[in-house]
Formats: sequence, C-alpha cells, structure tokens
Amino acid sequence: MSGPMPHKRIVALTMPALLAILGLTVTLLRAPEAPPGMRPAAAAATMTVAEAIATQSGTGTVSGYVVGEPTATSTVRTSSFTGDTALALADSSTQTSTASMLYVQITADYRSAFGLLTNPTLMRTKITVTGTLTAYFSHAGLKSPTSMVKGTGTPTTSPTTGTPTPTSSSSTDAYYANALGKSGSSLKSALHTIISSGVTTLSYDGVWNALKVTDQDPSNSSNVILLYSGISRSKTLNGGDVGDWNREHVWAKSHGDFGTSNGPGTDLHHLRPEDVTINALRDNKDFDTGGTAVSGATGNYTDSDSWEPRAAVKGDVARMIFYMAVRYQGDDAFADLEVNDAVSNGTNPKMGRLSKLLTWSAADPPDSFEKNRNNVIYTSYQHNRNPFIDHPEWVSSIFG
Ligand SMILES: [Ca+2]
Ligand SMILES: [Ca+2]
Repeated sequence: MSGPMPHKRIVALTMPALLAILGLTVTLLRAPEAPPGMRPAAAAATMTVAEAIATQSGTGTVSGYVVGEPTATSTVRTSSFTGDTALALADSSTQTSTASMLYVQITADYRSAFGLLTNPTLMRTKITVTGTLTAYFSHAGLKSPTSMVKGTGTPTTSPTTGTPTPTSSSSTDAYYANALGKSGSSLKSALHTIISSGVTTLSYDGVWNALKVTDQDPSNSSNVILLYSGISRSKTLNGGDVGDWNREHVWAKSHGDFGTSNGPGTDLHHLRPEDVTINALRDNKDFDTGGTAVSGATGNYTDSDSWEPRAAVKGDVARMIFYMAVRYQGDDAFADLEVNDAVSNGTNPKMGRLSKLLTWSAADPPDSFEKNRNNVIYTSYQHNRNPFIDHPEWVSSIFG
C-alpha cells in the first residue's frame, strides 16, 4: 500500500480544494440575485414573513397570513378592529407572537379591500404584498405597498411553494365563515351551528373501521396508535380481550349518559383506540393532574377521581373535550355537555377539570397527527370539524 502514496496524497489534497473553488464560484454567481431589492419585478421571488423580518431593507414581495391589526409595537388586535390602516402578517395563520409578525402599512388605495375594520373576514387568509421592507410601529414592517393581492399572488413562483396544505386554517375559512371574527358566547353559538350541520353520524359498529383510518400509525399502515399509551398496535387486534384495543370515549359516556347510539357515543372526534386494560383503568374519571404512574401507559397518572394523560396528547384530550361541549347543546336527543372545573362529575353531563384542560391545550398545540384525523373525519366520515384543532385560539375565547 506504499507504492503510489505520493501521487494519491496530491489527489487527496487537490479534490477538496477544487470543490471549495467550485463552491465559491457558485456562490459568487448567485450572489447578485440575493438582495430582493435588486430582483427584476417580474421575476421577484416571494418571501416568507420570516425572511421579510430578517431582511428589512429594499423592496420585497411577501406572502403570509393576515393575523391581526397592529395598534402598537407589541399589540395586535385579532377582533374588534379599530381601523383599515395596518395589518399583521405571519407564516402561520395561528401565530400569536408579535415577534413572528410583519406589520404592513395599508395606504389609501388598498384600505377598502385590505383594511380589517372593513374586511374582518380577511383574518387568517393568505395575501401577498409588495413594498418597502422597513420598520412600522417600531417593529419589523412593510410600508408604502405597490401591490396587495389576495392569495399567493405571483403564479410565476415555484409551484412547490403554491401547494395547498389541507391542514392550514385558510382552507377552512369557508367552513367557518359565520364564526370568523366572533368571540365568546357568540363564537360558541356560531360554531355549534356550523359543526352540527350536515353531520353524518356513525353506528357504534362503524366506529371500529373508522378508527383504523383516523388513528392509523403514520409509520405502519397495519397499525393504529393508542391514545394514552402511545403504543402502535395491529388494527386487527380490535376487541375486548386483554391485549386488544377498543373504543375509548375520551368524554366518558356516563357523563351525560349518552350511551353508544348514533350521536355523542359514536362521535369520532372524541373516540380513540386504547388498550382494553388502560381503558378500564381510565374508567369514567375526569381529567386532572396527579396520582400514581399508570403501568403500561408511560407518562399517564391516575388516582381515585382523575386521569392525567401523557404530555404528547394532553392538548388533544383538551380539544376533544372542548369540541364535545360546543357540539352538544341539548337541542337534540342528548344532554347539553359542558366543561367545569371539578372532578368526580359522575353521571352529570359535565367534564373537568377546566383549568387543567386550558393549560394542556396551550402547552400541546395541534400536531400533524391530530390535524390529519380532523381532516379525515371531515372528508370521509362525519363531515364536521373540531374547531379547536383548526383554530386553537378559540379555546381561550370561549372557555378561558
Ligand atoms: Ca398533541
Ligand atoms: Ca354544550
């Protein structure tokens, strides 16, 4: 192995150097395109809000979701708008941190179409704005717009950035049209009507096959994920024996005594696969923190009157309970289900503990699994949605 060593060493030293020179050449060739202000207008690439916040010089075209009306450096109103002269954009339609927002000045020409006082339904929709990237309200901003359009705007941008995301809130704006901009009890009332309209109810037997789809393990299509334990288990092990999974009513069906006839007892939005033994341990307990660790379901705790789910599904559980309270209002064959701050609710149509559910909902925001099952239930089964997965901010508006 010592014969051609000198020659090999030369090659070994030269290749990285050559690659470095090539890399530098590519960088130099690309550099003139980088500053957004120097791009020809027709070919301008659309920036994200995060990119616009990081740039703050020259002109730029930015696409983002309308998330409110800035009225001061750290204040963005999300309802009860005061004017048409400013809006806040974010990369997420549910963004609440002003640090992740771009404040956009709305000059006279655009106020009738983009001012939030006049157009509150613009909230959480996507718009595309071109203007000067500079501070506004002493905050990252865009001023003196030369173009404001609804949607992603430039069809010449890369098609990958225009792919519709079925879980984004903007795609559900039509569904929630009568609720957008409302708060408190009027929001709850509007949502009740929306999520109770055009609903297909399942039979309790039909729930088995539905759960095999809604709760399918993303990594193994033969399995479902069990809610509390997080275990991935074969879809075929549905049943009532030890080692099987069965249909857990997250809103315990004795709380309101709704049984398993078509209705709350078969509503997929709060039914989840769970291990038979764990399901029996949870029983009809309210939700609260504390107790002893549950064997076979890591991260869960229980005592005589409550159940604490693992951290990864705390928010899921809370949003299921909040859905049930809004969906069932006593105007059908079933009880008016409501959330309270108690445990040991027994057969009353109540579920607690509200203060913990609020904390859990905030600490564990909707993830892709939860959003996907909401979409599947809407598209393939019940044709209604859980509003608190699409709009987590509505939790505090109604229950906070
Ligand atoms: Ca979660
Ligand atoms: Ca209710």
